[in-house]
Amino acid sequence: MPDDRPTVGPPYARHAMAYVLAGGRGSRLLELTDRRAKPAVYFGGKSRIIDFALSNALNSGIRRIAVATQYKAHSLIRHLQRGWNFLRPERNETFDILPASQRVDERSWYLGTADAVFQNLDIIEDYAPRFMVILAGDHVYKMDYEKMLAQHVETGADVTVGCITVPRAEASGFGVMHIDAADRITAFVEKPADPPPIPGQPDHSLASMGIYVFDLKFLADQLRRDHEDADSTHDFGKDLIPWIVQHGRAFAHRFERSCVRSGAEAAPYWRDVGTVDAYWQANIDLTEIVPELDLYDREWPIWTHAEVTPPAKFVHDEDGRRGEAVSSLVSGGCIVSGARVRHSLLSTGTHLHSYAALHGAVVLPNVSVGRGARLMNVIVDRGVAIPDGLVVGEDPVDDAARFRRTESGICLITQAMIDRLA
Ligand code: ADQ
Ligand code: ADP
Repeated sequence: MPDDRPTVGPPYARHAMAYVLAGGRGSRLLELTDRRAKPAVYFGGKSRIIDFALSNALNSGIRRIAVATQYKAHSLIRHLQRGWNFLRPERNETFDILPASQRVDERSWYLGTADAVFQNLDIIEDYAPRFMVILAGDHVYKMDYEKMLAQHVETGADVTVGCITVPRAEASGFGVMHIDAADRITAFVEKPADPPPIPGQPDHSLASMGIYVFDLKFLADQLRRDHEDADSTHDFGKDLIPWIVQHGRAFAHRFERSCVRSGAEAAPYWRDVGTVDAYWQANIDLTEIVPELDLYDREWPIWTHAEVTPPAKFVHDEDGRRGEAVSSLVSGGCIVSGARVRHSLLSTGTHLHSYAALHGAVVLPNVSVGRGARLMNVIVDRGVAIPDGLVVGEDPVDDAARFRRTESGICLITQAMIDRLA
């Protein structure tokens, strides 16, 4: 059916709705996602992973935002309610949390990512945005979606897929595509066992970032078609995108064109912090002198719900031993008392006691570290009480028996693991 509405001009973000898919578990984060969805996992000391996609939407000028939740959504919903409730309906701004609520068919949760949009089509069509920006809630990056929207309008695409070059060895976890000279997608295969390389670059593949721009009208037609298709798994990467590549006009938008960099030299930064190792590394990278991800860029702030806390405090203990942190990020409400912190990230409300030593530690909120504990290359889950004298990171066999230790030697520590030590 032809769309007879008047054409719209830039900024296109004004006519767009961001729809964030935040229902997945992210099971490779192991115990970190036992009780919370991956988008709700803490990142960078003060934020959660989903804050990046939401901040990108807001900073791009989008004022209608919806988040589809499913797996273990309580922590995520609580965060969204506390931190993201400032958009105002009276200014045509909306923020909707859309839990899988069996609205279409009383038997089903969201079956796949496309179904997570289909089930809320009535709500979306009521707002009548011209464009839909479909986002994943589980990636860390800074991107101006206005540029992607502009390309979408220029090319007259049915769908525009965000893409990034990745090493071919890692590409089997992604949707992989071929494009022509005009960036039109000529082939798309979801998570191929043997990913096709970029022509002329045998070691690299062009991967989908799992973010898509559609005209709402086209998307709605596709979702209704897909819903009727008994063979479909109702997933963007597996079903809709390959179908559109074959039957319509799908274009690739290169992340390099719209990523937000604060220094001229900074390389495009996009991370799927999907494994314990990648999560640890991305957090520890922030302790570098000039990290690749600039969280201090006031032009592109990462918004979040920030707990009101007193300032971080560093004190001598009773023996006169200095509490100090070097090459580290220390959030509000932390107290470093007679302890040494190197190359570590302390989230809100960490308390370190005398003679504790941290090196390469990613510490989530409200952790206490007892006297004399030594932690190296660890992730400590929220609220853990590390007992006095605990040593982690010096004996691989012992570490693996007590904690979740990855092959590269990172230990994930939860309270349940500590309780089992007693
Ligand atoms: P994956 O990341 O494997 O691949 P998926 O697990 O479907 O895709 O997750 C995509 C997003 O949707 C995540 O943010 C997840 O939290 C969310 N999600 C998953 N199931 C959901 C559900 N039932 N309801 C609501 N939200 C849900 C995708 C694409 C690939 C692309 C990669 C890039 O399919 O083509 O390369 O993303 O990471
Ligand atoms: P956050 O992700 O905000 O740090 P928590 O770790 O406190 O949240 O909790 C995540 C989810 O797990 C919440 O839904 C919470 O109600 C639930 N939860 C917290 N502690 C427990 C527990 N001991 N057993 C089962 N569920 C819990």
